[in-house]
Amino acid sequence: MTLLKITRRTIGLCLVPVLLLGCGKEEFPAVDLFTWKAKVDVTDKANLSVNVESIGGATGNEGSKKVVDNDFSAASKFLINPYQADFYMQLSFPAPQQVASYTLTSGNDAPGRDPKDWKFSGSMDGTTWVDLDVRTGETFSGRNLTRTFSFKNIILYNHYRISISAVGSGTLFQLSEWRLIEVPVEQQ
Ligand SMILES: [Ca+2]
Repeated sequence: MTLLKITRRTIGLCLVPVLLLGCGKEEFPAVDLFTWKAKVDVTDKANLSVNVESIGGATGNEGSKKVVDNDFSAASKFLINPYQADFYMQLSFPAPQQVASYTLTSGNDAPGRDPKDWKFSGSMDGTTWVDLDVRTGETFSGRNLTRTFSFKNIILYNHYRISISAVGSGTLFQLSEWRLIEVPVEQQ
């Protein structure tokens, strides 16, 4: 009986301010749980192409396939020698994707080989490109370190490209992993 009284009283005390003031201010936009979509790593749906390949070829020990194999370890990196300032990597999808985030994972050694300046672009046809994210003077504070870069993008593109116009120093480029993330509008 005592417990029942306490419960009733507690409920009553809680209801009074709610009835007088409403349910309180809503600090976050309402989320429709039936339409809410999670961020999704879509990299595996795409085909990778690069304009500069590793000396050993795409499937070689340090070939381009290593940059999208979902292996972030020291044993799996893409390396080109020499690096070229017009170097790019491209992921092309069979169906358009709303990418609004990507990750870059540094290689296992030599920070000078890390990407420093780049632009991330989207394209419908692989010919005309729209810059979605431009970075300059970036650094990676550790080896095999994953950094995430996000931006707003409401367009679904068939192709995404990262054009790396400068590395930290020296004449080589390396990267352990590059992943693309589909981000619904309500999460951007
Ligand atoms: Ca890898």
